Amino acid sequence: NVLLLFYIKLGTASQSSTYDSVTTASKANDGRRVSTYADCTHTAMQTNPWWRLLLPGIYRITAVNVTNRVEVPERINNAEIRIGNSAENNEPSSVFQECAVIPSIPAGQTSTFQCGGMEGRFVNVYLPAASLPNVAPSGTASQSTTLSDSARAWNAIDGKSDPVYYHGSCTHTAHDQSDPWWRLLLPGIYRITAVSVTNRDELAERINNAEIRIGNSAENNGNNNPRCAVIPSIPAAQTATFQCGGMEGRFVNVYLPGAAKVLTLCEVEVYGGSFGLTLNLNSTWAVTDDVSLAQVKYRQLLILYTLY
Ligand SMILES: [Ca+2]
Repeated sequence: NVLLLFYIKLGTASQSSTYDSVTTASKANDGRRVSTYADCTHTAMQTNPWWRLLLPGIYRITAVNVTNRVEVPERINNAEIRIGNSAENNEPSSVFQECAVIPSIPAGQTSTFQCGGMEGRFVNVYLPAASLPNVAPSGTASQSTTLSDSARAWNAIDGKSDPVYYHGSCTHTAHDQSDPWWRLLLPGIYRITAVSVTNRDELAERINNAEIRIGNSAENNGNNNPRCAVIPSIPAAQTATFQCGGMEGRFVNVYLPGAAKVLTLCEVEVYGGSFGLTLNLNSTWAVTDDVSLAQVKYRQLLILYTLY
């Protein structure tokens, strides 16, 4: 995940990492509201990126307005606004109070998140890896062979993890095939953080030693792409998740090398995001100075870019 953020005037910004020499955190202090790349901050590709605003004192924060980008608006989904007084608070177990988890914001629209006067010096926008969406349903599934009409490749991305093969939501290659495979073709190049596989309730050992491969090459039906994981085993009817660390690719394969094999998958979920994710964060802060109790209102525009 990558977070980029541009803001005006209030506080001091930092971020979990910086993508390049242009997109330093200080770019967020330059007073420009331009939302193009060079005027924004930008983290490196990493897990759990965050951007943090250090306020000049402890404030009570009533609300945060977030304006979403027009393109790919779904990528804002599940970003978290966290408020607190400790800098050691970027992880989910932190002492941060959670003002909001952003469920979604329509393209180009602004949503207000009420923080109820939460107090803090730090305001974080945190994008946990787990928030990356399952992109598998947006892809096209195929497989080396298909046993029957009720065993088609799409069954692994139909949104149902029903492990009972006879319910018709699992894939199944033809019996006793050499090196069977299942392949997901995504609509673009994605960075993939994790892949979950749901195993069948019977004959669970068939999945053993299957390989998850991710990349952009169609060579050997995509089975020659770099390997995310070898599945040692998955208990019957269970789902196992394999971390892929942001591997890039259009193809996600489950490849089962060997003679006389059957590949059955009841669901495959692929967590990741495509390149070019952009998010505008337009924030209005109405705060009360804790010391003077004088009502001090600040208004600032935040333009946040995120890039998976
Ligand atoms: Ca399914």
